[in-house]
Amino acid sequence: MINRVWVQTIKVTMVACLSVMAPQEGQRQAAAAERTPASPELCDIQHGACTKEVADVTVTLDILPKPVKAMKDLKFQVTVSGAKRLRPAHIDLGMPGMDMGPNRVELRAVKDNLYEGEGVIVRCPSGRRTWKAVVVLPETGKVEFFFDVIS
Ligand SMILES: [Cu+2]
Repeated sequence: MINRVWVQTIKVTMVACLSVMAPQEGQRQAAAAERTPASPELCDIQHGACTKEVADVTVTLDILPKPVKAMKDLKFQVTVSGAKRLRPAHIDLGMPGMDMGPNRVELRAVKDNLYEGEGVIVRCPSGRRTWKAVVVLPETGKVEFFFDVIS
Protein backbone atom coordinates (compact mmCIF):
# COMPACT_ATOMS: atom_id res chain seq x y z
CA MET A 1 0.00 0.00 0.00
CA ILE A 2 2.79 2.37 0.93
CA ASN A 3 4.58 1.45 -2.31
CA ARG A 4 1.51 2.23 -4.37
CA VAL A 5 1.18 5.66 -2.80
CA TRP A 6 4.86 6.27 -3.38
CA VAL A 7 4.67 5.27 -7.05
CA GLN A 8 1.63 7.48 -7.44
CA THR A 9 3.54 10.38 -5.91
CA ILE A 10 6.45 9.87 -8.30
CA LYS A 11 4.07 9.76 -11.28
CA VAL A 12 2.42 13.01 -10.21
CA THR A 13 5.82 14.61 -9.63
CA MET A 14 7.04 13.53 -13.07
CA VAL A 15 3.96 14.85 -14.80
CA ALA A 16 4.35 18.13 -12.95
CA CYS A 17 8.02 18.34 -13.98
CA LEU A 18 7.25 17.56 -17.62
CA SER A 19 4.50 20.13 -17.77
CA VAL A 20 6.88 22.71 -16.33
CA MET A 21 9.72 21.71 -18.66
CA ALA A 22 7.66 21.63 -21.83
CA PRO A 23 6.92 25.36 -22.02
CA GLN A 24 10.52 26.18 -21.13
CA GLU A 25 11.70 24.04 -24.00
CA GLY A 26 9.26 25.84 -26.25
CA GLN A 27 10.52 29.20 -25.05
CA ARG A 28 14.10 28.14 -25.62
CA GLN A 29 13.30 27.13 -29.18
CA ALA A 30 11.39 30.36 -29.71
CA ALA A 31 14.36 32.33 -28.39
CA ALA A 32 16.67 30.43 -30.74
CA ALA A 33 14.35 31.15 -33.64
CA GLU A 34 14.32 34.83 -32.69
CA ARG A 35 18.08 34.94 -33.09
CA THR A 36 17.79 34.59 -36.84
CA PRO A 37 18.62 37.80 -38.70
CA ALA A 38 15.02 38.10 -39.92
CA SER A 39 13.73 38.70 -36.40
CA PRO A 40 16.64 39.45 -34.08
CA GLU A 41 14.53 40.00 -30.98
CA LEU A 42 17.13 38.48 -28.67
CA CYS A 43 20.37 39.41 -30.34
CA ASP A 44 23.51 37.33 -29.91
CA ILE A 45 25.77 40.18 -28.81
CA GLN A 46 28.38 37.66 -27.59
CA HIS A 47 29.16 36.69 -31.17
CA GLY A 48 28.55 39.81 -33.19
CA ALA A 49 26.76 43.08 -33.68
CA CYS A 50 22.99 43.61 -33.60
CA THR A 51 21.15 45.37 -36.41
CA LYS A 52 17.67 46.87 -36.65
CA GLU A 53 15.85 49.18 -38.99
CA VAL A 54 13.99 52.32 -37.97
CA ALA A 55 12.49 54.83 -40.38
CA ASP A 56 14.64 53.65 -43.33
CA VAL A 57 17.74 53.89 -41.18
CA THR A 58 19.84 50.84 -40.35
CA VAL A 59 21.14 50.94 -36.78
CA THR A 60 23.87 48.55 -35.71
CA LEU A 61 24.93 48.15 -32.09
CA ASP A 62 28.10 46.41 -31.05
CA ILE A 63 29.53 46.06 -27.56
CA LEU A 64 33.21 45.36 -26.96
CA PRO A 65 35.22 43.60 -25.73
CA LYS A 66 33.68 40.16 -26.09
CA PRO A 67 32.54 38.22 -24.22
CA VAL A 68 30.27 41.02 -23.01
CA LYS A 69 30.37 40.83 -19.22
CA ALA A 70 28.66 42.62 -16.36
CA MET A 71 30.79 44.92 -14.20
CA LYS A 72 33.35 45.51 -16.97
CA ASP A 73 34.25 48.69 -18.84
CA LEU A 74 32.49 48.32 -22.15
CA LYS A 75 32.69 50.22 -25.41
CA PHE A 76 29.36 50.72 -27.19
CA GLN A 77 29.57 51.28 -30.93
CA VAL A 78 26.59 52.46 -32.93
CA THR A 79 26.66 52.57 -36.70
CA VAL A 80 23.86 54.46 -38.40
CA SER A 81 23.48 54.13 -42.14
CA GLY A 82 21.29 56.32 -44.25
CA ALA A 83 20.99 59.05 -41.62
CA LYS A 84 22.27 62.59 -41.67
CA ARG A 85 24.78 63.67 -39.08
CA LEU A 86 23.14 63.28 -35.71
CA ARG A 87 22.74 65.55 -32.77
CA PRO A 88 24.16 63.97 -29.63
CA ALA A 89 22.78 60.46 -29.37
CA HIS A 90 22.78 58.16 -26.38
CA ILE A 91 21.96 54.66 -25.18
CA ASP A 92 19.74 53.96 -22.19
CA LEU A 93 20.60 50.61 -20.59
CA GLY A 94 18.09 48.66 -18.58
CA MET A 95 16.51 45.28 -18.05
CA PRO A 96 13.17 44.25 -19.54
CA GLY A 97 10.52 44.35 -16.82
CA MET A 98 12.90 45.52 -14.11
CA ASP A 99 13.95 48.95 -12.86
CA MET A 100 17.74 48.92 -12.66
CA GLY A 101 18.06 52.67 -12.20
CA PRO A 102 19.29 55.11 -14.83
CA ASN A 103 22.26 53.96 -16.88
CA ARG A 104 23.02 56.18 -19.85
CA VAL A 105 25.86 55.87 -22.35
CA GLU A 106 26.54 59.17 -24.13
CA LEU A 107 27.58 58.66 -27.72
CA ARG A 108 30.06 60.82 -29.60
CA ALA A 109 30.74 60.86 -33.31
CA VAL A 110 33.98 59.04 -34.12
CA LYS A 111 33.58 59.32 -37.86
CA ASP A 112 30.76 59.48 -40.38
CA ASN A 113 27.92 57.25 -39.19
CA LEU A 114 29.99 55.75 -36.34
CA TYR A 115 29.30 56.73 -32.73
CA GLU A 116 30.97 55.45 -29.59
CA GLY A 117 30.55 55.64 -25.86
CA GLU A 118 31.66 53.87 -22.70
CA GLY A 119 29.54 52.28 -20.03
CA VAL A 120 29.09 49.48 -17.54
CA ILE A 121 26.34 46.89 -17.34
CA VAL A 122 25.80 46.13 -13.68
CA ARG A 123 25.24 42.69 -12.26
CA CYS A 124 21.58 41.97 -11.58
CA PRO A 125 20.87 40.80 -8.01
CA SER A 126 18.11 38.54 -9.36
CA GLY A 127 20.58 36.60 -11.53
CA ARG A 128 18.85 37.59 -14.74
CA ARG A 129 21.19 38.34 -17.62
CA THR A 130 18.97 39.80 -20.35
CA TRP A 131 19.50 43.51 -20.92
CA LYS A 132 17.91 46.09 -23.12
CA ALA A 133 19.81 48.85 -24.89
CA VAL A 134 17.64 51.66 -26.21
CA VAL A 135 19.61 53.61 -28.80
CA VAL A 136 18.12 57.10 -28.92
CA LEU A 137 18.77 58.96 -32.16
CA PRO A 138 17.27 62.45 -31.88
CA GLU A 139 16.45 62.88 -35.59
CA THR A 140 15.40 59.31 -36.24
CA GLY A 141 13.84 57.63 -33.24
CA LYS A 142 14.52 54.91 -30.73
CA VAL A 143 15.79 51.41 -31.44
CA GLU A 144 15.63 48.69 -28.79
CA PHE A 145 18.10 45.82 -28.66
CA PHE A 146 17.80 42.84 -26.32
CA PHE A 147 20.77 40.65 -25.49
CA ASP A 148 22.26 38.43 -22.79
CA VAL A 149 25.38 39.39 -20.89
CA ILE A 150 27.69 37.11 -18.92
CA SER A 151 27.39 37.94 -15.24
CU1 LIG B 1 17.89 43.36 -12.89
